[in-house]
Formats: sequence, structure tokens, C-alpha cells
Amino acid sequence: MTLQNPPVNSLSLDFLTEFCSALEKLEMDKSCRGVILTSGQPKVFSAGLDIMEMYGKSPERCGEFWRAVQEMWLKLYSSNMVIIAAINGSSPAGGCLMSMTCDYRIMADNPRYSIGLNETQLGIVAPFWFKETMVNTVGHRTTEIALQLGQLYSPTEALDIGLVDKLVPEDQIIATATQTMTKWLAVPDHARQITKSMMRKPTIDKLMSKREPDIQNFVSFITKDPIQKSLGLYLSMLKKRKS
Ligand code: CO8
Repeated sequence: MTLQNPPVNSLSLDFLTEFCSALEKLEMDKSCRGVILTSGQPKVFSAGLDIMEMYGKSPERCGEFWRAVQEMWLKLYSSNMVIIAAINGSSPAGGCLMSMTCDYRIMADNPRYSIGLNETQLGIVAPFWFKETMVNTVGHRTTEIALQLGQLYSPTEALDIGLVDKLVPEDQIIATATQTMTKWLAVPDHARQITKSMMRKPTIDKLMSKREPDIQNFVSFITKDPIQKSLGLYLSMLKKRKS
């Protein structure tokens, strides 16, 4: 699957809805056992959640957006397919979350790219299921540091802490992902799927049982004046950086 939402594959409500429906089709297709997730945009895997969906929007719209973010995470994290991330560009915040839901992460070895959960840098807080996905990937202590600092890691640093599993030159990323997929698909599906579910079920169950309070929590947090102000400042910083 190639993410195509120019310019930076930000995860808007429309894009998330389309992504979930495409993933569901593959999930139902018995002939599809694995997915390689990559970006069709240069230099960026995904810029994470579309900040414009969280800025100046009504509580109802924010709630609808957050439900779609939850849905994306639930579909990816609980997928029966083997999902390999071919991270061919920067992958901050929601982009990093998306990558961490995959079974294996291969990143392009380009020091200009970065990956991590940088929410605190925007003045916002990564929800418990973002945090738990990271704990499940790199461990508690590394997550504690990474989340408080809102740390973005270079590919080499990300490999060091286990946030990605392999670095390759960018032009070899799809070939490497394909070879890796062959290895994963050699394992009998049912045994691998039950094992995957055993590892991930407690985190998935936790969000499933708290979906509505998590939406309410997001809406009341994101619509607060100081949080809106932080997001506004961050957006103008993004624009200024460009000029
Ligand atoms: N959302 C919306 N617009 C974005 C985003 C985004 N996440 N990222 C970039 N853009 C816009 C830029 O403002 C710019 O717009 P314009 O052309 O109108 O000026 C355009 O996309 C292109 O961006 P750049 O020029 O910056 O592109 P580069 O190729 O130089 O850099 C990067 C790409 C590295 C991805 C860079 O754009 C960047 O760092 N973006 C910000 C990434 C980020 O911080 N995302 C965090 C989103 S928050 C999230 O995912 C989790 C939130 C959890 C909420 C929990 C609350 C309770």
C-alpha cells in the first residue's frame, strides 16, 4: 500500500477513512497475507495526524476525527496480515504510531529523516494507547524519555533503540521489505496470527473498552484555549521554517 496524500501524507479524516476501507478490503481478501506500507511522497513517510483537523474545529468534528484515528490504529494493530513498514522518509507522531503498529520496520538510511512521538513538542500529550504501542516496541524506560522529550530520532538512533528493525539505502527499501515478507510468510499463518494476537491483545482490549471516554478526553483536551494556542504557534513555526 502506497500512502498518497500530498504533500506530506498527513492523516486527515478523509484520508484515514479511505485508508481504513482499503485495509479492510485487503483483510477480507483471503489471497492477501501481507502488506508492505510505504509512502508515495518524497522525503516523508507520514507527517502524522493532520494538525488542521485539530485546530479551530468543532467538538463534534474533533470527535469524528479521533474515532477515525482510533479505527486506523485498531485495524493496523490487530491485523491478521503481516504488515511491514518501508519507511522511506520522516515519520513523526502519528506517522511513527502507524509504523509501530507494523510487524517489522525497515527505514531508509538517510540522516535527514527522523521518526518518533514528538507530541509534547506541540504542547499536546500522546494518549495511553500511543504510549503503550511504544512501550511494546522499545520498552518502558526508553518510552519514558522519548515521550517526555518529544524526541525525534535519526534512522541510526532509531535502530539503536529498536524503534526500527533495519536500515537500508533508500533505493533498496522495497526489495528488502519484499525479502523480509517472504521470510514472515514462510511461517504458518494460524500460528503466527495467534502469537501476534497474544502479544497485542491486552493493549487492543484496553482501547476497545475505553473508546468513548478516550474520544471525550481528546475532544475536551484539544478544544481547550491554551492547547489551541500551542497548535497555532506550532503551525506558524512550520510555515516560518519554510520561508
Ligand atoms: N498536519 C497538517 N499540515 C502539515 C503537517 C501536519 N502534520 N505537517 C506538515 N504540514 C504542512 C506544512 O505546514 C506545509 O504547509 P504549506 O505548504 O501550506 O506551508 C506542508 O505541509 C509541507 O510541509 P513542510 O514544508 O514542512 O515539508 P518538509 O518536507 O520540509 O517536512 C515534515 C516534512 C518533516 C513532515 C514536516 O512537515 C514536519 O515536521 N511536520 C510536522 C509533523 C508533526 O509534528 N506532526 C505532529 C502531528 S500530531 C500527531 O500526529 C499526534 C497527535 C496526538 C494528539 C493527542 C492529543 C490528546
